[in-house]
Amino acid sequence: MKRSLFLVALLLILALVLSACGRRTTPTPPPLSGDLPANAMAVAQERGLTPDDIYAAMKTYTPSGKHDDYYIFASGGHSGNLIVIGIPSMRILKNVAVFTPESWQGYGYGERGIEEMLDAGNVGDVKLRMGDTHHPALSETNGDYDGQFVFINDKANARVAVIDLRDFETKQIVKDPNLISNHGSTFVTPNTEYVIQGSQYATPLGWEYAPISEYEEKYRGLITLWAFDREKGRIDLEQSFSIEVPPYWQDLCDAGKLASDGWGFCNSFNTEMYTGGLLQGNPPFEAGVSQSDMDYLHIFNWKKAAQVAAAGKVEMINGMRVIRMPTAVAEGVLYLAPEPKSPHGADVTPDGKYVVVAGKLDPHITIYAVDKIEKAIADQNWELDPFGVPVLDYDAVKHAQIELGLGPLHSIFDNQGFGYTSLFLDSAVAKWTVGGDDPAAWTLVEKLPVQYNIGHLTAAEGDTVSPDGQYLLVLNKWSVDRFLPVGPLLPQNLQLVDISNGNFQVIYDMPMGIGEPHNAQIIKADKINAWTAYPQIGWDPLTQAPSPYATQLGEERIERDGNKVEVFMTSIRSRLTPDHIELKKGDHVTWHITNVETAHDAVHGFQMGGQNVSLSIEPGETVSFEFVAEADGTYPFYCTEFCAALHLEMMGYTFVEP
Ligand code: CUK
Ligand code: CUA
Repeated sequence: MKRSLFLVALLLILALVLSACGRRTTPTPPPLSGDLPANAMAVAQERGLTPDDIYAAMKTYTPSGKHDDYYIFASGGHSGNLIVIGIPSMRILKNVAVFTPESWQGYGYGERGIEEMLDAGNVGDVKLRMGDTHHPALSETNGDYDGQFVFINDKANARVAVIDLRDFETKQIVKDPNLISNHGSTFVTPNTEYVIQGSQYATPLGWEYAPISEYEEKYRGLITLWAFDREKGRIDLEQSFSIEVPPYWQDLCDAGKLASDGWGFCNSFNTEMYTGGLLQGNPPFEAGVSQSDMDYLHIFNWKKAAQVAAAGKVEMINGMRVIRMPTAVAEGVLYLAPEPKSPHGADVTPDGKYVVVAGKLDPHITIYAVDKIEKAIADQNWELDPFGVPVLDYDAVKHAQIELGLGPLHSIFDNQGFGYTSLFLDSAVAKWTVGGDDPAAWTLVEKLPVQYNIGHLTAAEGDTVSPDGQYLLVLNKWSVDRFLPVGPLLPQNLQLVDISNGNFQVIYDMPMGIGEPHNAQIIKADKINAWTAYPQIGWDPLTQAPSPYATQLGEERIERDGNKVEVFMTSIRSRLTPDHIELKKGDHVTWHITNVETAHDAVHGFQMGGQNVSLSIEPGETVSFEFVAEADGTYPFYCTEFCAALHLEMMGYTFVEP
């Protein structure tokens, strides 16, 4: 008997070993050679595919179960969220809730902590529950993405959010107390010391009232440096500060790196300080802000600014340290340089030696050399603007110009020494050489038509010190006739471009029907180490620490103290314990739920009719919500994730006795 048991065990082990070996040694099919298989050829013919189409399909088709090589983090525009996509498949992986409530993730529907986080941006009594995300910025170490955090701005309300890439969830929202809109945000310094935020439409600081006639005197812009505490994973408000800048409508910013480490750059497009007034017979803003041939690139030294702020040479305005303009000038923190006509993007080359500025109304990009900027500063080769800020001599700092086409907006880089610039009016991407010291070596190589009206473009790690090349993503504003009609509101069209091995070809069209992505960043997938479950049962993702309300199996209970009721619940397939919650009308209820599972993907949700509550409770997570039982009645609650065969049974009742 013993012996036969032993034999069975031996056979089992043998079978396990064999099957494991089998998995490891599955023969890879021989590489395809010659023509396509007959059935594939038939499909290609039937669908009228060209060789380019077949190439594109082969580059992007991702077999079932196979992971992508890169993550895209794309802003969701005025959906207020952040969208995560895979490359090359272009499959949407997640829509991360940031400034806007999202009920699948249980974001902004009752969960304690999230409501307070969203409230952090409130303006007076107005609860902000929308946003306009523009520029995601991955955290960097030595100028390279490190895969730890991503930041994103809310243009509409001058807010910045921090998202932790261990769980892809928003952890913090900060509001600039002196601005009501931002735009040149977010851009990180090379070691994520600061998250740069530039303002856009000038207002008096703190958006106080001042008639437009007092524009030059009272309206201002700000460049805010949000200090990031990497250990805590939070922006440190105490260490953050702003630099006051003229009311020139600052636009896109970028941080210097390597050769330009310590510097930051922001465009502007209303140096005219035009103030509108259509009904008074004045020209429209679009004409008024485009009168001059030149606007100003703002050049600021954030390292110096941090010293100035640390030395206390600041004014506290609405609780924020602000370096006033005269101080910024006196301390060598702020300079300007002329830049051609209504610039939009300012992008630093991977070596940090050059800043590429694209003028919306100029067919050129203008390249500034950082060493020339530093020399002009040392030589005091400048004139002063009306606010006393030095304007560096244009010819002294301009390094090169390349004529690219109509409506240049943004630029990005590959690993082969090429830059790429979006041409909004041409609906094209221009590829050009990053020339180096010789200004004549900066030249246009070729243009690729895209559909249609491209805004930003981004490339794999293309704004770091070491771009990957391989893929370029173009974010087109209009899609017009490219997809099946869906009514008058159309999706944006993201197009993936193959730039590997000298290729320059669109290989995928991806309609994005959940927002208007402005910008995106692309990171190598293996740099991100996302958790599959929270580190221990009873985890609070908002503090990234164990929750004081963690409830283990067997500890479930309901505590009552007068009209205060506290529920400690667990969720596990396929049961919510306790399942009867007996309340009296008017009770104040605090309810904690711990998902006691550790299995990958064993998520439970929670909704209860009539209470506007929606929670997502991921493996190990503890969530809390509160409500006052205002309306008597009988309210079923249930798990919202189809988690098991008996998921429908994963429910309970709340009774509110009159
Ligand atoms: S902006 Cu949208 S296309 Cu906000 Cu960066 Cu240029
Ligand atoms: Cu848990 Cu369905």
